[in-house]
Amino acid sequence: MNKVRVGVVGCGFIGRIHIETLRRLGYVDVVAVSEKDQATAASAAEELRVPRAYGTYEDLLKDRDIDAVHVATLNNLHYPVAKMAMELGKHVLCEKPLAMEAAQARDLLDIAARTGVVHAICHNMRYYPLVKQARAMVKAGEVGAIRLIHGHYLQDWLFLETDYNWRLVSSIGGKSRAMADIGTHWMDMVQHISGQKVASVFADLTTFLPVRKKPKREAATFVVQDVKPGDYEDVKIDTEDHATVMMDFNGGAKGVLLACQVCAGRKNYIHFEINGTRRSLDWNGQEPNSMWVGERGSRNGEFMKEPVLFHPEAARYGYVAGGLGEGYLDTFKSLFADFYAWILSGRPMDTTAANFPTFLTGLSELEIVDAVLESARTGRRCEVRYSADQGPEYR
Ligand code: SOE
Repeated sequence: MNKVRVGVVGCGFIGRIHIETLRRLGYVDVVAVSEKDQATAASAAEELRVPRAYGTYEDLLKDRDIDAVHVATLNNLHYPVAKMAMELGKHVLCEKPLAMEAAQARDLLDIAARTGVVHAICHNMRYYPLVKQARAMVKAGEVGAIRLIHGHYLQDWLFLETDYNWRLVSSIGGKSRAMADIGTHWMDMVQHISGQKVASVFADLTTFLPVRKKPKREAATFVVQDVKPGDYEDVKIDTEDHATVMMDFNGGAKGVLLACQVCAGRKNYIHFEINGTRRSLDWNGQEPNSMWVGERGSRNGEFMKEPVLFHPEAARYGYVAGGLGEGYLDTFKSLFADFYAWILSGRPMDTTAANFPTFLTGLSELEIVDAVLESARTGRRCEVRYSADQGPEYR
């Protein structure tokens, strides 16, 4: 197989990013899309120049020409789509969170093991070149033993009471929102950098807007609607806008995350600072091509995204020279490239060796979310109960 034929289920905000990114690879053909009905699928296929359009995901999955499937649907469809795709022998790259709850994710991991398909979860934030360099610096001992890992993922697209989206509804998006939707990105990224796993959490969650104004016409992600009185109804919100999570890591580091979707002016502000026994690193996704390096015995420095100065294992994730910016969309290309390289290699799937986030990563993230929800509910610190052994180092 020298070209992989792919079907994309869901053509909303993120589905379109997947399609555009897949086309940058050159060895993948996007041959089909599916949407909630035939008309929506047909108009997306026409607009995106995709040969085949299906009005149900089941019909797309039955298409024998398709080798791999991208699940870019609402969260409550991740499990049924991924399950059916794997049972039909198709490789799966699923958007995060992997499922609505850990039990579903565990089931998907079991099916993946049984069917032998290649599987991945779309935690793209770990693929920023400087994030890969930070990981390589930690591995090389340049940061020393890690004492603190702290940071944020802040947004404002749900700031107003008239801002509405399917993620607000627990029956569609899952029991957790701020933590599951954006907190898991941060958790995956810092565990990937440090190699350490979150061992226990102490969490506080808040719903700052317990009632929102749901517009009669659903808005796409990040789309602001001009809502007039009468165009909406008041609905109770059962998911959190904010999460503060203190955590202990299995390698001895201490950490704290602030995730919030109602912070005016913060668009997609993902940020970490790591303080080690030798130096500190500080980076954020809104200025992704620069990283601050904190020194005690000398002047602090700025590490620009310059692949020729990177550790070899990080350099391959920088496509262009320093000063030429790389961003959010490029992170998808790097993740997809690792996923399809594995598929094209013909190697049997191995979650302990894969150089991309797999369903095992997705399961672990949901188990952290479960511990966060339990801690917030009980007011106590909670151990994360990992059900699948991924070894001491985070995968
Ligand atoms: C909305 O919060 C969202 O689209 C997340 O679901 C994505 O994972 C993140 O990359 C951007 O924001």
